[in-house]
Amino acid sequence: TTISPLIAGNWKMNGLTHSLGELTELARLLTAGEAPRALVVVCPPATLLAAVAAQGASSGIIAGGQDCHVNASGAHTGDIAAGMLADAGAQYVIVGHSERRTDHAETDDEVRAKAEAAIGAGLKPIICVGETEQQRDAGDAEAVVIAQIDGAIPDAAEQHEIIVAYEPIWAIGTGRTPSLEEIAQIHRVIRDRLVERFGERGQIIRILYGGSLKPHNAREILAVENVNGGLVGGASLLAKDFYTIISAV
Ligand code: G2H
Repeated sequence: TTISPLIAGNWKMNGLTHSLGELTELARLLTAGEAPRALVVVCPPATLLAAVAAQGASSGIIAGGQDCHVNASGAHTGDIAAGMLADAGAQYVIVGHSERRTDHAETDDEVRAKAEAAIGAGLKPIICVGETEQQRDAGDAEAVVIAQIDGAIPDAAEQHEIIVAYEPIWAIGTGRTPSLEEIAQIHRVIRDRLVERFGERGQIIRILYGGSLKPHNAREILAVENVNGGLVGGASLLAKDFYTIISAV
């Protein structure tokens, strides 16, 4: 089975209106040459979502959110519902990023509820999993990731599109990455689990790699079996770098 690759940029808590200049430049790069093989998603802070959706429309850039609440509306000051992200033009939303799990003590149960809320609002959730350095050193990486996969992916994935992002926490923003063999191994384990649970459908769920994915390592990482694209943080902030990564698939 071939899965079309997807490259998503996660701007995290970076970006003011002037950052949209980078988006304009990315749009220019994407439309200047050959059409990219990958679907291109940009997940800006919610304040820029509508602008990204509007600017991206003519260049094929798809907007995504970085988080959503489990509820559709209500008394939750400061939170954003999946339906609101969709209303602002998002088609995807990241859920369960390790920074959310750490900063906001999100559990797999909550991440699963967020993924369900996203699906309910017509969004495609990008569900993040990944082990800490301590867990990897203890030889527990696979068990930890499998437990997260089991806990954070809703049954609704049987009928609705979801994306999995494997992001080893020790590789996030550190410039360090697992070896290609380690990436291949854990992506294989994730694939097997998805197939075990979802049958044929598990074969076509995209599994993205995230964590210090950069212009210099993108080509080899994105070529690894069962790596169906990437979730890019720091390197998605500069159009030139992000475009290099997009062009590497
Ligand atoms: C992992 C990744 C994007 P970075 O968090 O989600 O960030 O590429 O900066 O390591």
